[in-house]
Amino acid sequence: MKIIEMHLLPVKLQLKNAFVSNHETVSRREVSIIGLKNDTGIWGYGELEAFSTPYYTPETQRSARLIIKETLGPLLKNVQINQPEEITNIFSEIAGNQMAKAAIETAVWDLFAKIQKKSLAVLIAQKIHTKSRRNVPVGISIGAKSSFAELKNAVISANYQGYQRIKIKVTSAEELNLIKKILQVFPDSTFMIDANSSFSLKIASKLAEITAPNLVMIEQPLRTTDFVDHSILQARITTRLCLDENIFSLDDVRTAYTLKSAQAINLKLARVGGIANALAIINFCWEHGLLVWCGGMLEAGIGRATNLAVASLLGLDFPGDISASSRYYSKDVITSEFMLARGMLSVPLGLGIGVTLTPKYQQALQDTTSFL
Ligand code: OSB
Ligand code: MG
Repeated sequence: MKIIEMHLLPVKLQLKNAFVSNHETVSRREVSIIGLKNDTGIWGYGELEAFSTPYYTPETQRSARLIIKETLGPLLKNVQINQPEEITNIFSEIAGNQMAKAAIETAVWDLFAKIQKKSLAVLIAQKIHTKSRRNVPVGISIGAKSSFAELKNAVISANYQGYQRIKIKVTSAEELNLIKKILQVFPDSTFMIDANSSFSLKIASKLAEITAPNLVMIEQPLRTTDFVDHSILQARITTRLCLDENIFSLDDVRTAYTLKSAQAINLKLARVGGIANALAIINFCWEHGLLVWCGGMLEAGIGRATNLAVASLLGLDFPGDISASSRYYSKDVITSEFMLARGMLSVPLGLGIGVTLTPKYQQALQDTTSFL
C-alpha cells in the first residue's frame, strides 16, 4: 500500500488535576493527532506525545510537528509499504526525533491492522509470537504531593479504585521520609517511586536503608544521560532500579543491561520511536531477564489505545502506567472511555486501535490540508 494523505491536528486538553513531577507541572496537555490515509481510502491514527516544553525529552510539540511535516512525512511519499516494520528502517537515516517518528509509525501499524481486519493488539502479538490478553492489569502514577495527608488520600483513592500498583512521583530526596511512612501505612499495596532525576549518588546510603518489600522499584533516580552512576547505585542498593528518560533505543537498553545500570525498563512507545523498536526491546528484555513494563505519558485516547495494545501482550505482566480515562481529561479526543474493572483495562475489540475520534476531532483533522 501507499500513503496518499497525512494530516496533523494539534490539540490542547485540560487535565482534571495538575500533574507534578521533578521536570514540570502539567495542567494543560498538548498532543497532536496524526491521520494517514492509504490508497484504498483506509485511515490510520497516531498521537504525537512530545510535551509543549523540552524538559522530559528534547522534543517538543512544535519541533516534532516541524520534523514530521518537513522531514519524516516526505520520506513516505510514493513509497510502497508492505509491512509496518519498514517505517523504522525508512526513518533510520534521520537522527533522534523518536516521538515524531513514533507518531507516524504507530499510525501505520493501526492502518495495517485495519487492512488485515484485526485489532492492533492481535497484530502485535502475532509479530512477537505470543498472545494478546483481553484485560490488562494496570497501575497509577500519582504526581508529587507536598503533604503526607494529601499523599495518603491519593493512595487511599488509588486503592479504592483498584489500581494494582501505585507509583509516586518524588521531586527531592527529602520526600523520602513521606514515602517511608506511606510504605508502613499501606503494607499490602505495591509501590514504586519515580524520581525523574531528582536524586544523586550522595543519597545512596539513604536509599540502601529502604528495604521495604512493598517498594518494588525506584524509577530514574539519576541524570537522564548517565548509565555509570546508575550502575554504581544499583550495586549499592537491593531495590530494583528502573530507567525511563535514559531509554531512547534498544542500544540504550543494551547499555543499561551490560553496565547493570538497572534491572527494569519503563517502555514508552513514543520515547523509543514506535512499536517495532518497542518489540525489539521487549524481546531483548525477555531474553536477558530485565523486567520490562509499559509506561505512560499522560496520553490522550489515541495514544492510550496504542499503549494498551502493546501492554496486552502476554508476558508483559507488571501493571503499566495506563490508567482509566477518568483519571486524566474531562474531555478526551475519542468517543469511548477506558474504564477500570478489578484493576484492569479491557482492550477494545474493534479493528486497529479499536477507538474512534469524536466527530468534532475527526472533522477538524480532515479539514487540515494534507502535508504529503
Ligand atoms: O516519568 O513516567 C514518567 C508522565 C509524563 C511524563 C513522564 C512520566 C509520566 C508519568 C505518568 O509518570 C504516567 C501516566 O501517563 O499516567
Ligand atoms: Mg518516569
